[in-house]
Amino acid sequence: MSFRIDRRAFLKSQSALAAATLMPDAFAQAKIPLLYTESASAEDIRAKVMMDQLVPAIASEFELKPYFNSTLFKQGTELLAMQRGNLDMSALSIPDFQRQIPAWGIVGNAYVFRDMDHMFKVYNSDVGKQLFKMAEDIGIKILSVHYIGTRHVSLRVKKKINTPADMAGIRLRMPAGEGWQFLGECLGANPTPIPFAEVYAALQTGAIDGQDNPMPLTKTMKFYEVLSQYILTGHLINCNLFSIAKKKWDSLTPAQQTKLQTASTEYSATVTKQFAAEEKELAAFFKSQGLDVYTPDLAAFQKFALDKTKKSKYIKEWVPGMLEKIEAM
Ligand code: KDO
Repeated sequence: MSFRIDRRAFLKSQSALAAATLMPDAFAQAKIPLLYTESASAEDIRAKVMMDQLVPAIASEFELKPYFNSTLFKQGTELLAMQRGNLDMSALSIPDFQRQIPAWGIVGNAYVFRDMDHMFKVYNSDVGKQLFKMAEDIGIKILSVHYIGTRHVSLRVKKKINTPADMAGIRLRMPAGEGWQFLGECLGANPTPIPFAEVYAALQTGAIDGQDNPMPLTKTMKFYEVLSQYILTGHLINCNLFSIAKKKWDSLTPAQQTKLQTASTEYSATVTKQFAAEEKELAAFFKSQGLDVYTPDLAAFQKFALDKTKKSKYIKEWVPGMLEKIEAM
C-alpha cells in the first residue's frame, strides 16, 4: 500500500510547526478578545483612560477592542447584547438594569444619593452587594463603578427656572428607558427619549428645549454651544456600571479574573477622579461661554420629586427597607 504524500500539505504543516516552535508565545498565549462598546464619545475621559490605562494594563492576557459613540449597539441595547453573547463588556446605566430588575429603580431615582461619596458608600455596602447579585442573576457581572458627574437641567430656551412648576411644558431630552423618562417627569418636565449621540442636533434644530447631562459630558459633546443656561438641579449623581457578560467572566481562569478585576477597579478610580476634578471647573467655563448658571429652589425640586415618586408605581418595586438603609448611610 503506498502513501501518496501531498507535498503542499506537508510543507504547510512543517512551516506551521516551525512557526510554533519559533514563536511559542503567539500560539501558547492567544489573547482573549473582549468586545466593548458604550455611548461615550472617543474624546470622553472614559475613552482616553481606557486607551491609555486599561487596554495596556490587561494586554498580556486580553485584547480589549472598544467601540465608542454607540457604533456597535444603540444606546440602551448593550445589556441585552451582552445577555445574548453578542457583546462582552459595556459601561451600563442604572435604567438599563431597571428594565429587567425593577428594584434597581431606587438608585436611579431623583435625589436618592446626596453626593458622590454617598453613592460609593451605598455601592460598597450590603445594599450594593444585593443589587450586584441581582445583576449577576440576569447574566451581568458588574466589575466596577465610575462617577461621570452630577446631572443638572440645561436649557436652550431662556425661560427662568426656579421651581418644578416652571418646568411645565419644557421638552426635556432624557436617555431612552422608562427609568430615565420618569426622572424627567420628577423634574416637572415633558421628557422625550433621544440617543446621546443625537442630542446636539436636537438642541440645534429646536426639537427639544433642553437636556440633563452632567457638566463634563455637556463640555465633551459641545452641547453648551446650543444651550443658554445651566440650572443646578443636581437631581442625579450619575455613574456607569462597568460590566462584563457573566458567561464570559465565568470562562476566565481565576488569574485572568483577578487581572481584569484589578485593572477595572483602577480604571474606574481614575475615571471618577478625572470627572470629579473636571466638573469643579465647568460652571466658570460655561459662564465664560455666555451661559447663565444658577441654583434653583432645590427644596422645591426635592419635594416635588419625592411626592411624585411616592405616588408612582416605582417605589412599590423597591426592596422594602432599602431606602431607609441608603438614607442612613
Ligand atoms: C445620556 O445619554 O445622557 C448619558 O449621560 C446617560 C448616562 O447614564 C450614560 O449612559 C452616558 O449617556 C453615556 O455614557 C454617554 O456619556
